[in-house]
Amino acid sequence: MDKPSRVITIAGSSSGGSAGIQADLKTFQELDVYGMSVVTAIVARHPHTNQNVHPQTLEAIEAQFATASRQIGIDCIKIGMLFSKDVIHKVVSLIKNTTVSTIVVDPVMVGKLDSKLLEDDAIDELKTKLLPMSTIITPNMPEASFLLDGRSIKSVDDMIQAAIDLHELGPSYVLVKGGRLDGPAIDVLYDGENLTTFEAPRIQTDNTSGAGCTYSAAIAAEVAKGKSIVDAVYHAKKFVTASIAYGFSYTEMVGPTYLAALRNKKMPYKIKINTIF
Ligand code: PXL
Repeated sequence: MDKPSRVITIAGSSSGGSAGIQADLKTFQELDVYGMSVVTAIVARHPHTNQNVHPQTLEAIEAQFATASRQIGIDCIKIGMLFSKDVIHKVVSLIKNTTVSTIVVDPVMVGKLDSKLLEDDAIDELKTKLLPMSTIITPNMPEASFLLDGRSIKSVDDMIQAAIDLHELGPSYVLVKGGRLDGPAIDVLYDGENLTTFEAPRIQTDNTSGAGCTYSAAIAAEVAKGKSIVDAVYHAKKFVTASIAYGFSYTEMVGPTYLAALRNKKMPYKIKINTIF
């Protein structure tokens, strides 16, 4: 049997199952890669507060990574919620000591319910230490704005300029996601030379919890399977769009995306790719 590629997520646990480690591992399984995890914090989702964030110790983070790295091996790393400056510092040193070259970073800052997933004094460490060693970073519009000192990002043109400026921080690729645009969901990918957009129709739904985690996890899975970054983003966008289209909720709270949509051949939309330059 061909053995599946190995992907590890370094992220927070989201007890409701829709985001964080849980979304990542489910996405890995859907996309046929072997999933592993380092839990950086345990989040019991609670609106408008970080009182239910339980950070894990640096020792626990290091031990989880060492186990996966030594006993299984790693082809690709996905990074989500890191929460503090100290955790970022630890994760950067762990990555520096591996030979893994593909690092997908979702610069998670704020959860769907406004829960704080990154401390204010950690942004600088993220920008100066982690982003420069990333293969691809996947900020949404508010995260791109935070990383660019609060600059307003409202349009596709703003996103293009943001991608160009974020590339200066050192990642090989920047994907700015337009989930909050009015109109189609257009994401902008820049590699220092070429700028490509990926467009999906706007889907009217509140049930998008975990969509960002799922998107970056899907990019990591596709890259681990050997796709180029452009192909990986295209397939991941298809995966997350289908998942959003069939999102659902069990309660009056915002619900999860439906990760099994593509497997069940539910994908009513085409993703359009355009080369801008
Ligand atoms: O969707 C962002 C996110 C990422 N990681 C964890 C989360 C959330 C949102 O709630 O809980 C652990």
